Amino acid sequence: MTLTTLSARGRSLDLTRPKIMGILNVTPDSFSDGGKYVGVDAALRHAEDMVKHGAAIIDVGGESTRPGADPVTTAQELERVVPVVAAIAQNLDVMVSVDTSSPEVMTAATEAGAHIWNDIRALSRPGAIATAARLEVAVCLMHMQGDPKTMQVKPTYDDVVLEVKDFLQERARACEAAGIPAERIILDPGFGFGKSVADNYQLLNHLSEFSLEQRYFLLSALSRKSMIGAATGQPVAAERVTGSVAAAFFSFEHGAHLVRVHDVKETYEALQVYEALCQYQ
Ligand code: YH5
Repeated sequence: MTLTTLSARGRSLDLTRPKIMGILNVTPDSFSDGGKYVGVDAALRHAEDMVKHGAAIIDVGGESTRPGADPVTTAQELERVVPVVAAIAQNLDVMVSVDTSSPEVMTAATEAGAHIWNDIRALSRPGAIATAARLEVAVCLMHMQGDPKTMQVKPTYDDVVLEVKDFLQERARACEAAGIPAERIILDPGFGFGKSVADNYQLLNHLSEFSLEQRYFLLSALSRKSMIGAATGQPVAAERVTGSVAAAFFSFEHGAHLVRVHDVKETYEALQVYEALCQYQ
């Protein structure tokens, strides 16, 4: 049985065609957008803009997870994330995901109106899985080798595709065992999180396999990442838009239900071309 609809906390999203998750950084140091969106009003305006241009989900993140970044405190994360989630949930017709590893932050964000828990640590913190099950949120489980502080020092794998697959399988089973249904689980190979350029492109080549025989939804998050810059020779993240859109198109064609991107308008145009392709068989 293949999945069609992602439903969580009273909202649902048809994923028979791919959808776009727009990134909303609420870190003061967010590198990709220059940290412009830290105030609630500015964050809401940016979210509104992304929805207008085709985003079906807004992903709010208050922890900087770029390679080498320092950890954030729970208090800081709560302060950054919760008011922005509340503003979006009250004003926009969109699903809201929260990029956090903290059960405390997710609990507060869910009370403020969030629907999806996007965790780069795949619900590994104590109590995380039980909290997700109790809140009845959808979850995105991502693979990472190591932690953000050190993950790019020397990533090593015997078989990167197999190891990522096995990890995601184990996390998805743990979630299902705790009562989170498969229809609320999204898997993500975690491009750039403890992976060399070669590892990342091998994973992309095998993207469709990470839905584990279509048993779970699949998210691809490549936007502006260094693997794009490695191919295009573009060291500046904000100048990686075209390469990122190309990678998003590949993802649509290879089984991604969701793409997590900075550049919603540009990616949505690629999605419209993909939809036209699907329409005229
Ligand atoms: C992800 O892959 N990534 S935050 C480095 C960049 C550009 C972007 C140097 N949250 C993921 O977006 N959630 C982040 O260029 C995520 N999957 C999921 N599910 C890092 C990020 C980025 C890092």
